[in-house]
Amino acid sequence: MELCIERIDSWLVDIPTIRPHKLSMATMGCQTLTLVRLTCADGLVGWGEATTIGGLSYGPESPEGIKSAIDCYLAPLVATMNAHVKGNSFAKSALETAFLDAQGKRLGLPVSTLLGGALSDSLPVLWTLASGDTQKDIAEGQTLLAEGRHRAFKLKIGARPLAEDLRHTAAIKRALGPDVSIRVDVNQAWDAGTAVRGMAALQDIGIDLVEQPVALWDRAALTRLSRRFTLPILADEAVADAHDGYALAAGGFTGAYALKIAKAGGPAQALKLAQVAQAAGVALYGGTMLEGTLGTVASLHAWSTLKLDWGSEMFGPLLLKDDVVTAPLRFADGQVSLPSGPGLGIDIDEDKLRFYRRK
Ligand code: MUC
Ligand code: MG
Repeated sequence: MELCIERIDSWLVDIPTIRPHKLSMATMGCQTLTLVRLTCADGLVGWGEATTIGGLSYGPESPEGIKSAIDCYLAPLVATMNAHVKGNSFAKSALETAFLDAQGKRLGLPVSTLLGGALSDSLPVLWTLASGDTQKDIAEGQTLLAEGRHRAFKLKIGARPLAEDLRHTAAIKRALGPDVSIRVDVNQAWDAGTAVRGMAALQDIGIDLVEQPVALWDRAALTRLSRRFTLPILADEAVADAHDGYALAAGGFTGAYALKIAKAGGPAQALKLAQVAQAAGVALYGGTMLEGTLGTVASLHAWSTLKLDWGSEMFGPLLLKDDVVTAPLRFADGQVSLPSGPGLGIDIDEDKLRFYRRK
């Protein structure tokens, strides 16, 4: 069934975070979502979101650049954008999501069904401890464990000297106990030598997974590390789409890939990377760009069609003080529930969108 698209609108939406979120390259106090609404001739609408982290400090597209790419270049070409526009995977992801939402609503089917079919209606979800303070992170982790909201945690390291990061990581691992899975994300902060020392120490501390220890361009170092240590590596920034996944696996990388709809250019594109990983024997993880509910749900529909060896981190909405949807997602027992209903299965709160949109 064809969609007759009449117009595409986009907004920048600024929402404060519940606490500072410290990564190796930026500290977030606010998250900017780029939201897209695609309107069909008969009034049916589809929504999409593109979100990055820390302006231009995480990836090559800024929120303002994403909006401008959508308004000026992608909207007029939406049906053929992947053939006619280079790069701009974040902007493309918002449009692919809006297209899937509209098509699902038109057919009366959830996006997960359009993408192959959900294997389950909830997914494991960890939480990232990244206040920048060891004692605060321990208290936050203990509270979330006691509430049962999460059973696994990721720590953001790499901004401080290695010895300090190791003390921080060991203290949290000790305090939360041997049964709680702790992973770390270095966000490219180490050179190859630091990474060898860091991996050896993290292995001794009992960390389960090390994410993107070296620069995204250094595939050789990432591959060497993956073959040298039994502590597995999760490739994040180094693997955006199916082509990256193929090149990394063909070069001998072993470990796991963090799938993100924004890196790949949309939920369907991210699943192409998943297929390459499955063919190469690389494990899968459902990754986030710390999106709001819209982008998180779009990812959940895609991830629900997969067996995720390392679970997911689709907690973005919990980091935000508010959101622009009518009903929040349900997070409980270490899981997040996949909304049912046609399309993405969520509704936008127009009042909140008016309130939070950048004027
Ligand atoms: C990243 O690099 O993984 C995901 C979770 C989080 O806290 O930051 C993001 C980005
Ligand atoms: Mg990462």
